Amino acid sequence: MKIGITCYPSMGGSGIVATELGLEMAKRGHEVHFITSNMPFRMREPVPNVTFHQVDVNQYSVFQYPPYDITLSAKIADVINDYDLDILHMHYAVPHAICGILARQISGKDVKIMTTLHGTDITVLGYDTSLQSAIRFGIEKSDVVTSVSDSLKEETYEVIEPDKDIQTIYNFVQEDNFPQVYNTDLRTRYGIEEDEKVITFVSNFRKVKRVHDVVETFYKINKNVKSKLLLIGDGPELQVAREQIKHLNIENHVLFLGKQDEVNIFYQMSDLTLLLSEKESFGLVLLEAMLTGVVPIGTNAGGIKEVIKNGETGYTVDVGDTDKASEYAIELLTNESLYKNMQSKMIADVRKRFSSKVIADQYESCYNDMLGV
Ligand code: GMT
Repeated sequence: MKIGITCYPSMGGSGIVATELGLEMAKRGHEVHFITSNMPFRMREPVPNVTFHQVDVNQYSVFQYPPYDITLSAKIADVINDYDLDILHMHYAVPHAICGILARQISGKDVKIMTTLHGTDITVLGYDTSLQSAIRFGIEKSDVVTSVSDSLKEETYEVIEPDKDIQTIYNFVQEDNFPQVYNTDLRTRYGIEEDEKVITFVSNFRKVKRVHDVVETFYKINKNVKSKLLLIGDGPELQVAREQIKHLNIENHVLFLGKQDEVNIFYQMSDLTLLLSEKESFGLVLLEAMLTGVVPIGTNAGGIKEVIKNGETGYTVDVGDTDKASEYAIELLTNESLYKNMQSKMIADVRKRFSSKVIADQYESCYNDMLGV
């Protein structure tokens, strides 16, 4: 098969999943074309069967906004024609699914379109009434639509009401990139003492991530358990967190690590990971941490409760319940047998349910169905 993929290539779960899936398809012998504004960041080296087509969006002084969507559609149409693509896999209903549909029309070819919903297109943009009809159009005109969790699928039906079958295909990452390792040398290099526990928060620090709840939860943990908080990533709420941390006088217990390409090494230093978002269609950072052996505490929001089996493979709490989150955390960090027990169940569970092979098989069989193979 010849597959064109469009995603947001910068940091973020959707770009990671799109890239890993493309690489997996290339490994299986399919011809893969990434059509994106930048090289997807997890594409570390040249890979056979993979071509990258860069979309260059020019700014023209006469237009108020650069024409990203149109430029992308025209580029996709060129790639469809130049390489005779069979399938477009578009990540996000807006704008990418719509760009795919437009590209198909521009190219005049009967390329099949799969759209994967990742979250923000539905859980944030979906509530913007000025975009709802466009999102519905993107979904209904795609040949196959997938969602990264049941929760996102249900919300899509509620908010967008598309006349379309949506199939859940969970996210995955390449397991080999997240080996189960506890790296004591690295902990020492980062100034972490032997008897200190490490709590990690990896995020793009948007409002939906409720960073203040993460800091508050850590503050409550830190009063009871000697610990450090690693903040990885950057975004609008980071400065707010900085001020809160200063106000709580816990600056000496927090490491601000900024954007990092290799998050896996920070999980290897960690004992616990927090994801206390108010909206989260899946929470790919949870999966990455869990594969490494780090037990998570998340909220009951969106797909988090599909990733964490509450009480079995981590804990989930109601959004904003930092008391409960810190109680669970303290229990886990002070009860080794509880931790180990949960950790082994967790690793077995995520390796099975989110196995790269199983998930890539599901996508490949959808591709085959679309082509009638
Ligand atoms: O979490 C973000 O803000 C980034 C966004 C993205 O584009 O990667 O993440 C969304 O897609 C990921 C991959 O499917 C999911 O794991 C995240 O849960 C989802 N984010 C939200 O729903 C807020």
